[in-house]
Amino acid sequence: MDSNGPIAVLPYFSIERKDYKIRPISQGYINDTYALMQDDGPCYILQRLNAQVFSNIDVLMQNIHHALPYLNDENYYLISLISTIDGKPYLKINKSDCWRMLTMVPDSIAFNTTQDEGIALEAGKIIGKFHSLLQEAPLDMFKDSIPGFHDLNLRARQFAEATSSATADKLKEAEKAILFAKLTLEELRFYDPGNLPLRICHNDTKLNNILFHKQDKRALCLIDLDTVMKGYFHYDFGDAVRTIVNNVNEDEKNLSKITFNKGLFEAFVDGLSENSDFLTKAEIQHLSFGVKLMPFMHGIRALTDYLNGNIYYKVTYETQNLDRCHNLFAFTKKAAEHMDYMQEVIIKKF
Ligand code: GN1
Ligand code: MG
Repeated sequence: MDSNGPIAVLPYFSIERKDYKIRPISQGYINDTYALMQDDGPCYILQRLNAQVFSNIDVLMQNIHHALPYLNDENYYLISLISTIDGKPYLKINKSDCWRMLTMVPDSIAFNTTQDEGIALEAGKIIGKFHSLLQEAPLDMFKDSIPGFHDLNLRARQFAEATSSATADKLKEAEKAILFAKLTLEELRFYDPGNLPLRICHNDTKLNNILFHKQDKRALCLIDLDTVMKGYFHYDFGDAVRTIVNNVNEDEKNLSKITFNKGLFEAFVDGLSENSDFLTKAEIQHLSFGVKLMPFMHGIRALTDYLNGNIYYKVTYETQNLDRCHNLFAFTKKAAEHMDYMQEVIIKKF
């Protein structure tokens, strides 16, 4: 049975009974997100979790539950989970119909892209803060909500399966992207992270998952904790950089608009260096690799989904995943051209 949407689930959460208005938030490729509004503005976030993508929602919610107490700091805005009326962390109507509610961060704003070095600096600071707070959390408390999420070898296998079962039309349409994916996999997939430490990462640190204060533009916190689990720091570094230094977002079809803005990169690294005591030398060495790896990983995942007939990401038109793939691969090339530059900046700043 289906809950029939956000209004129907409200009575199951421990919130004041009021006449809330519900506004859908269309961002995100996975969950369905709604803002709950009262007269003086939004007050809660309500989300229907995508049970196909997250096959173990208990694990996902446990990870968030474990992470939150560590994110309690005067320089970090702590979001809370609103439990259900029977004290559960989320509402499970059935296996494929699960909902959770979170507090809204007042006076906050998110950006898909930025031209403002102040924002890039703040983004670096808050990502550093997030990691320095979570380094106190025992790693073993966290389980993989999506096993192999950033494992390029797994993504390569899924891509190979998709190419072997895709229609001839799709293979033709995606020919160029497939070629680039194969070539780049040769270069990246046997990369060995060596003895890099595993950390509790956010694993989706794109710019619009950071909230800023509306007025003074201070970074407040990270949102979308669905993929908080073990990972390497260069994942979070790469995802942040790919969305900060690029003046257009990953849905942009005009690839000539894609940028690698050096001022924004340097500001981001400056911000991060303010909260980076936890980073080891080896991790610092790997940061720039993350900037090539992450857009490529997202690109190959989008390509795989296009070939599979759009079964993972929410799309609004048939070739959206392929367009995202072209965009993400174009940025991967930009990142590759800037490897020496990034390495120089990183060595200077850390
Ligand atoms: C998905 O739904 P959203 O935007 O939070 C994806 C991320 C990608 C992102 C954009 C669980 O996240 O890995 O960075 O799209 N999340 C999952 O490419 O697959
Ligand atoms: Mg996400």
